[in-house]
Amino acid sequence: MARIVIVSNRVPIPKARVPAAGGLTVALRDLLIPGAMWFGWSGRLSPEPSLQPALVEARGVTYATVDLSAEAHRAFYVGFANGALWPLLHFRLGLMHYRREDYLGYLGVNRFFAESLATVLQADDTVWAHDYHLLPLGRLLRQQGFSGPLGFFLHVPFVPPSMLEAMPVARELVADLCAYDVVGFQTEEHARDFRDCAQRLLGATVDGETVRLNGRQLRAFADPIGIDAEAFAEEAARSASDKLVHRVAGSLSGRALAVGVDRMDYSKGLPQRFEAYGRLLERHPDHRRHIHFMQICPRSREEVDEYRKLRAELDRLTGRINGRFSEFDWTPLRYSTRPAPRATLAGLYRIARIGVVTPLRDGMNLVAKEFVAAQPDDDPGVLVLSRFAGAAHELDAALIVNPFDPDAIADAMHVALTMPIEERRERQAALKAKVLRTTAAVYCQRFLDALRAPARRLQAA
Ligand code: ADQ
Repeated sequence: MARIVIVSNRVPIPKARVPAAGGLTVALRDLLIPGAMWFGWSGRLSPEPSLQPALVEARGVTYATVDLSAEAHRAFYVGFANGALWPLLHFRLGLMHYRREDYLGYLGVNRFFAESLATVLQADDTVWAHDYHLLPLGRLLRQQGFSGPLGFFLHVPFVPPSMLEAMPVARELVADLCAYDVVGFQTEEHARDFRDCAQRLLGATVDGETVRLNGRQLRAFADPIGIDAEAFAEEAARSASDKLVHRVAGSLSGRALAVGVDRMDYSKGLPQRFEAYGRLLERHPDHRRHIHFMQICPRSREEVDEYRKLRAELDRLTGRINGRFSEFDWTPLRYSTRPAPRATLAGLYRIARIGVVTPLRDGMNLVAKEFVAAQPDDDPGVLVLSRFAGAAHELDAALIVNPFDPDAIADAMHVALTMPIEERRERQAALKAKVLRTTAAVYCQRFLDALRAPARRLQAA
């Protein structure tokens, strides 16, 4: 069978000691099969990066990485990918900072990736590129003469035409996506928005999931990402013996634990969530002293101004809530910015009474699925989930909330804290069935099947 070459911005260095916090890294770990190659940035900056990737073999997988110059990385990653594309694709036009030189830097790094990848590609490889950092990679790889199957998966949301048009290079970006054979999205809503953009901005013809443009066609479809739910459930059950989980459980003194786990990102709705918790304590004083909220949010992208501002705001809100409600023997909100080992996270989810997942907009949100997988069937916790997370399309047996409404989140937390056990079990059974069905393996297979379907490849329309 043809070799699979995965391409993503970051490549996890095998055996790295620090646990990976990014959803993409965590999800792709399940997708690697022996014989595969994973290509991307090494995470290192060097003044004159070599076009020839460094190759490392681990468990049958070849990791091929290139360095980037500091200037290229700034324009590509800090400037365009995270300063313009990320806010745009998360419906935050007010935070989108477009600068033409950043876009040119973004194109430059994609071209460098394509040229470098071309030096190690074989003619019958299947290439699967991931996420918003690499929208133009497919087109640029074709320019390098690669003619094998080319797929792309967008881990973050896509936006409707009226919003995408605010991006000065919207047409170029949609045309770039149209150069792939298969483009996958987390939900049907995002896939439809993309097809609408291709139609409205480029005049493409859309027929179901097929987009026809300039004599070729591609498939744009929904392929929701998942986790290895069984393995995660086992890990959660085992982790009762994890020292930290044990210590946390002991420190609760019988109080309910509400848990939030997110990269520190403005798309995750953290200030609104903190605000909601404050309202819960204010409006339902009977919950005071009977609940602990633990928010774990490792810092990310601190090179970008908005992320530094968010951190300061969360520090302030934590101080306000704890200052207002703390008692000598009770601190209502615990807040940590450290990454945690997966086993610890699994164990914390398992002992939690409520999982609070309230992003303002999220492609999928794997924490929601992990929380469900980790729950004990006999005495499960309750998931409070934003309607704007892709996961809400599947996990509709959760308590679905509007994340912009702190009172609604507070109400849902109150419902969760007082929910009878029969209802908790019923909801959990429905949720667990879903996460066991849409796993990482299913996601991967669906995408590869689409990519390898001969009828999809470079046909004349
Ligand atoms: P992210 O925005 O990073 O991913 P998410 O899907 O929630 O968001 O994934 C986060 C992952 O990191 C989870 O597996 C979680 O367990 C882990 N994690 C979070 N905090 C951690 C901590 N403190 N320590 C260790 N691990 C931690 C992007 C998109 C999402 C999409 C994923 C996958 O934004 O919408 O679901 O890609 O496609």
